[in-house]
Amino acid sequence: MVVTHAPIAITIDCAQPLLPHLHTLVRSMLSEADGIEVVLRHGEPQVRVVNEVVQSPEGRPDVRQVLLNGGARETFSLRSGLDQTVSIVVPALNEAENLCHVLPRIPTWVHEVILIDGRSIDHTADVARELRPGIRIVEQRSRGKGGALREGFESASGDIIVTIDADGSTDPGEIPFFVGALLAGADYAKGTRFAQGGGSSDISLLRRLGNLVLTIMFRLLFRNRCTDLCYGYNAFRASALPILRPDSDGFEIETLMSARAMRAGLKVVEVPSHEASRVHGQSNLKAFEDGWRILRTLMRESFTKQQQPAGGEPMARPRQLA
Ligand SMILES: Nc1nc2c(ncn2[C@@H]2O[C@H](COP(=O)(O)OP(=O)(O)O)[C@@H](O)[C@H]2O)c(=O)[nH]1
Ligand SMILES: [Mg+2]
Repeated sequence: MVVTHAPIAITIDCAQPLLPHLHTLVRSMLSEADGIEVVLRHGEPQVRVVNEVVQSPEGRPDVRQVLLNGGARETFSLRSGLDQTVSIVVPALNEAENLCHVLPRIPTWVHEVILIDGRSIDHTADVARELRPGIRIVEQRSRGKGGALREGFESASGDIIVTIDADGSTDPGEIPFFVGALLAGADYAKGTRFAQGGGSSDISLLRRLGNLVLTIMFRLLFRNRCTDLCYGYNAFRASALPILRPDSDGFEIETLMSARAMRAGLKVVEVPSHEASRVHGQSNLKAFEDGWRILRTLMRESFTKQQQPAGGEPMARPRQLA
């Protein structure tokens, strides 16, 4: 087994229902007594999961975890050979100049990278193929960022889907944080720029205020304590797609998916993330127009009854981690 990354840390909100799952996980790992080291230490103020991402012999991601829980510190190794595959979905509209800051930095252990080209006029697709041979390019048929993501999700074959931007603002080096949260038992890992460990050098004051208001509404309407509604860096289990039903076209897509995840009671955790400035070009988001679409989506989702996933099938629960 080869360690491909320095140890990294993520913080998981201890009030989320993820906690019981982690207890179960730790117990099941301990009962297997397979390469387990247990260290107890007191005085830790909150629950944290520290993940070390390693590469299994099959080239797939595997994690080693330290659970800091209620003053106790428990260290355990997950056995290698997790068969979770990871798809990275990248919507791109005229991002040829920015792709060199994104594609080469995506970890080599991901199963596939899918770029959805929104009929760019700047050779985005050619540059992507050059930078990342083997990348899958989907020529977008639908409209908007939402349409692009939807088409990306339809093409993705991984167990875990991570969405990142093509403009250099989302850091591919954070992908293990998101994957780690899902491997630890979450269904939906929501990036946040506004919790400890996150930040943004890209967001304008107007957008920051708009996002704050919309996030407060999201918290009230969907009863949660999320800190950042409108951020494009997220990850989720592909098995959750029938619940998330990402069927909108514009920048409201993340709001739609978050609302449906919350309403369905999926295990949603936040992952602190730092958003850098877009490297070249300008944002495609129109603050008022898209803010209005997000507001409408929030209202509509809060008044709509939860729909059964297509086919009436309940969501496949995450596979056990061992
Ligand atoms: N394929 C596709 N990608 C889009 C479209 N609109 C935006 N994107 C991509 O979505 C990501 C985020 O868009 P951006 O304009 O940076 O918005 P911001 O980050 O909210 O300011 C970038 O990678 C864009 O290239 C679209 O209509 N089609
Ligand atoms: Mg951007």
